[in-house]
Amino acid sequence: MKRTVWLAAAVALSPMLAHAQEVTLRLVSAFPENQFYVKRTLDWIADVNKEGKGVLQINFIGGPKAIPTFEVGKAVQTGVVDIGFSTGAFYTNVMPEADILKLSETSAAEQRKNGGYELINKIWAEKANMRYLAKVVEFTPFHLYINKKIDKPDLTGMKIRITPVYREFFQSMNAQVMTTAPGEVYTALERGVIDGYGWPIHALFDLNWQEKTKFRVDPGFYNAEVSLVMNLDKYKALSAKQREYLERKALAYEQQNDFWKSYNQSEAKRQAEAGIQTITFDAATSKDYVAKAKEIGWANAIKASPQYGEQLKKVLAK
Ligand code: 173
Repeated sequence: MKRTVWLAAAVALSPMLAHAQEVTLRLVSAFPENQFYVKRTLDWIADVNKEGKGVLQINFIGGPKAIPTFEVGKAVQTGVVDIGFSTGAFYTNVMPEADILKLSETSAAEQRKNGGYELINKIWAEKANMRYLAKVVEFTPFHLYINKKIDKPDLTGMKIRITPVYREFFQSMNAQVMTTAPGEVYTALERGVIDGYGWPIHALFDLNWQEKTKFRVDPGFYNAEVSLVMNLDKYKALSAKQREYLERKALAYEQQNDFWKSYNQSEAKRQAEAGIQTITFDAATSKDYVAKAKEIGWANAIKASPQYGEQLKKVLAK
């Protein structure tokens, strides 16, 4: 009799036990769903889910229609979602440090060795209640794209779409700036509300901006950072096995970053083929342009984070 009761209890509980072994994490993208970034992440999720049966699954909730671009960081911080696919510039409303990673000259792989990854995680935990799982876009400069020709780095009279990435640098060239999410740039270009925008060397075509873009200013500056960030409470609540699995898969994604080197070359070529002309300054001006971007970037980083700016510089700058 007793044994039957035990058996019945075990049978009744077993689905719950199985459930306890598998966790499903909700992921949202701050980038529009039609961006190639998101396709790559969906491929990664499919792989995570295929191999993670009984351990860990990821459920893609959607892009900015589900949670607006600049709200994704808050949603991860507060646990509204478990994982955010975003870039630091989109969650400076959580902490100013988020935007400092654009100044990385060391690679994600180097930062895993030089203490950078630990420092990032210390800051992200303390100030944003986040675990920084992996950087999945790097080796990618940002550029200024404009529809009016310039012959020197002077944007007087131009209205330029920005995110925090570009703000101080473009303002230093006298631009009038306007912050928008990527999803709003096409319409702003179409309506002539902006004369240009800051954006990486790649991913114009994902959003059809080549249709409304005349010039790319070379050289590029900074280093685009896109990453997977996770709510820290949720991260801590994972079992050792689940955490190990998620970290292994996130690292494997990060280790694909060399991909961007060749992709960026093909994107530059594609821009030329689409009729986007390059504006290049003379060698001395180009050198100053890049140096000024860096100088302004770090000055602002240290001002925004007296606590961590300098420490980050040690592991990010070369
Ligand atoms: O321009 C942007 O929207 C931006 O800040 C960014 C950052 C990283 C990758 C792509 C865009």
